[in-house]
Amino acid sequence: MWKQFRIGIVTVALTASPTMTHAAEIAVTLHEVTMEGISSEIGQIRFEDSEYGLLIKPDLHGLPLGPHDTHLHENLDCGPVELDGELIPADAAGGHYGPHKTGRLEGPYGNGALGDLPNLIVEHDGAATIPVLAPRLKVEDLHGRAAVIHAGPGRYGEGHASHHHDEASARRIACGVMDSGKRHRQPRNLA
Ligand SMILES: [Cu+2]
Repeated sequence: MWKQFRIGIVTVALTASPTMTHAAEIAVTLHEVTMEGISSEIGQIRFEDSEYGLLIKPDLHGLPLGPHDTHLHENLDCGPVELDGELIPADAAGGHYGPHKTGRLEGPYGNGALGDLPNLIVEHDGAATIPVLAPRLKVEDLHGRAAVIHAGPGRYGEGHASHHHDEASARRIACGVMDSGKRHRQPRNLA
């Protein structure tokens, strides 16, 4: 049994194995984000439930070299927000997804915000294809959230504990929304 919904920029696929255990997966398309709004597409991230937790398989290109802090953020919106006369890229995605309201970022293995994902690693060709694991999350946690990639690395509690917009490393450089279709809205493009 195989079912696919293609809604806007998001593809959601649900698969059932012959043993009838349901393995859920979702793919999100990411776009570069700037002060002007949502820019070029940079590829996809697939998320799959595994027995060890949420498997995260990026297939992204055109990113700056190095590790990048990556999170689930609360809102289905990758647009910029004006703050003190300055436009902040993807700020409409809101804060970190953290239903337990810990207010902390302790990484994928800690007890802080659930949306604190492992760093995504960008190699010399600008591509990120190395899979990572977030053991506390499931695909069902992703619906209605945005995946956000930041300019610098995440240090899991050692800095970037909140969003200081003036910090270069906390800047949001790519974003994609995971919409199950119920509350679908087109990404704002202010460019
Ligand atoms: Cu973030």
